[in-house]
Amino acid sequence: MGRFSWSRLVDVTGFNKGDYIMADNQQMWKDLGMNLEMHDMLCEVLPGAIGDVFMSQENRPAAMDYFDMVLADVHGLRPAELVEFRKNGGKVFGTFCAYVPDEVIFAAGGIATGLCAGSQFWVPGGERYLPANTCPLIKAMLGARFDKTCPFYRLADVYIGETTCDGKKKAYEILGTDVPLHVMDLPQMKREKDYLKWADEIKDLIAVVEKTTGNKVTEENLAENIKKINVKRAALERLYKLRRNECVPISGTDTLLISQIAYYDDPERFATMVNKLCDELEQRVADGVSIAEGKKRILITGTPMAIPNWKLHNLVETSGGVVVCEETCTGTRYFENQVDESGKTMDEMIQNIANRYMGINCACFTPNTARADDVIRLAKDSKADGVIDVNLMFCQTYDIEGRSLEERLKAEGIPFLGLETDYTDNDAQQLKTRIGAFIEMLG
Ligand code: BJ8
Repeated sequence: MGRFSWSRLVDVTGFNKGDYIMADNQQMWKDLGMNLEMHDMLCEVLPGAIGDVFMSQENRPAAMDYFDMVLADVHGLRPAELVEFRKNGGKVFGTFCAYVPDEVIFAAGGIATGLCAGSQFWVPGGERYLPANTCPLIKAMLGARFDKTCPFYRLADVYIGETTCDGKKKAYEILGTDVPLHVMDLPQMKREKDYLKWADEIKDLIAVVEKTTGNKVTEENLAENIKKINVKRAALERLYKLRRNECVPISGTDTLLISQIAYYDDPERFATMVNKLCDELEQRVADGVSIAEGKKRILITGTPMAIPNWKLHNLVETSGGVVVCEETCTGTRYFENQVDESGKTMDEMIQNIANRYMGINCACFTPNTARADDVIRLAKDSKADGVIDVNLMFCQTYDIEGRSLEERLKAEGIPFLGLETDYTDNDAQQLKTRIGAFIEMLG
């Protein structure tokens, strides 16, 4: 077993353990109107999952302590900060997609927090509102809200949706009956007019955050927050580049956790902690320390893996593989490409933000051939032995794109495995067998 220890955390992270860990989460959850009985059931399974998935890994970097702490108290630590923020008049915005620009929310003095839901626990609750043949991520979103078992869903003053896949669009209509919700109309093509259109949508978002927070987005605070979020992206980029080394200094499972936490942690603290981890990983690389001697290097692409969905990474990394890159929204799509910081006027800055986000290659766009370009580039850069394309069940856009992706990778001589799964463990054994056979085939 690994060496996670609460007592070391305060020194390592600067978090005041007394303030947060010992805080009366139960009271906070009650004040947030949560269903405590049901929430207790969710809390019961988390320590076991952390032990099985994370603590069972050998030779983890010491600086994972911070991320372990955030995870272990995932419904206490950050929510307590957000509760405090709201007590002082602050507004929290819940987001669901990598296209939503955090910059403008922070510029207005708000806080953006991810709301994507990655647990089967929330799926039955979502099925009360949605057809069973809907993507589990969407069902879990509704279950988390309506079952009242996630503090982030209770905390967010306004939800920011987006017109990506059909399932999400229709789910936002249902969520919007229960909570203030603003939907951004994301173009689905990448012509010049679509870039202008996204800038226009960002202007509408600015109006919403200004109205909600009562604060103006100015040239000054927008420029400052463009830089702040760029720093966070740069930290993640640094982390991902370190995984390209022959000596793999960190597991894919640990990196996935970090990418998931990126969506809701304080951006500045998060960047600091990722850079601290990277310092340690650089030393590991210099010392020739690898957590993956003799393992096959795998790039994972496909649908996002919202917290606490660690299923595929865990299966790959307990079957002779190591995940060295994720071309997903809980991976490179989240942080690749910075917002150009040279904009001076409000219009220039907004267009620069729009340009950066329109550079994300999600399967809800047509055509989306640039995603395959990204996968090929990243597979080469990370020296991947093979690519696994993971599709969440009933996600049509990624499912359909899997075929052309496979053809492109085959043409490049990159081994490919396509998998479809959901949030349950029903198929774990079958997936393990297929992943094991794929890894064996890699030689
Ligand atoms: S930018 S991937 S976060 S839309 S919800 S599309 S899995 S059927 S999440 Fe996404 Fe933004 Fe694109 Fe990224 Fe499929 Fe499910 Fe829809 Fe999904």
